[in-house]
Amino acid sequence: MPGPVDRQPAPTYDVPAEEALPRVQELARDLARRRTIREFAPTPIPDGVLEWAVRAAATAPSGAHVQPWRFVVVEDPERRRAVREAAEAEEREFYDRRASEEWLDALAPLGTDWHKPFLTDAPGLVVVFEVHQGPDSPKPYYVKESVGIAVGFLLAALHRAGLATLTHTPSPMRFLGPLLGRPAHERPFVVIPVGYPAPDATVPALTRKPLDDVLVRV
Ligand code: IYR
Repeated sequence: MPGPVDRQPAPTYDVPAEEALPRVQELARDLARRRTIREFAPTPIPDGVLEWAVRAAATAPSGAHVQPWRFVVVEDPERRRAVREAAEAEEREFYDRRASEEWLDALAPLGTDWHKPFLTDAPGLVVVFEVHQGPDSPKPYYVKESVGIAVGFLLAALHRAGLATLTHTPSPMRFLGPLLGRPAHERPFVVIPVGYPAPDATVPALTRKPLDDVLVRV
C-alpha cells in the first residue's frame, strides 16, 4: 500500500472579500448566457483552445485522485463523419423503437430527432470517456461524479473562450470506443461538439428555474 504523499502549503486564496460577490456575479451571469447549440458554423476553433480546455477539465477533483477521464479530440472530417453515421444509426433506433412514449414526450419541446448534423458541422468533437480499472489504470471511485465535474469545467472553459458546446449522449454509445481506438476499460460518457454557432442558429426559448426552486436554506 503506498504511504501518504508529501504535503505542501495550500495555494493562496487572496481575492479580497469585497470582490467576492462581484466576481461570482460576473461568472454566474456569463454562464447564464451559455446555451446548448445544435447548429454550428464551419469556422475553425482557434489553435490551442481545445487543448487548454482539456487542461482545465483535467484539474477537476476526483475520487481518490484517480483522475478517471480521457478526452478524445476529433477534428478529422472523416472521423467525424464516421461518428455521425454510427450515432445516427443508434439514434434512429432510439427515436423509432427504444425510447418510451414518456421519454419522447419529455424531448418533444426540444425538437430533437435522430438527425445529428452537428457531429459533422462542428469543427471539433471532444469525446469524453470514463477510465475504469485496466492494465495501466487503478480502480477508480465515484467515476461518474468525477467525470461529470470535469465535463462541467470543460464546458465552462470553452464558454469562457467564446465557443459553443452541446452535450450529446447517443444511446447506446458503446460504438465510440472501437471507432476511436479506445480500450474496453474506457467507457464513453458524453460527446461534446464544439465550435461557433451558425449565423442563423436558434435555441428553444426555455427559462431556468427561479432560485427559490433550486436553493433551500436549512
Ligand atoms: N440521445 C438522444 C435523446 C436525447 C436525450 C436527452 I435526456 C436529451 O436531453 C436530448 C436528447 C439524442 O441525442 O437525440
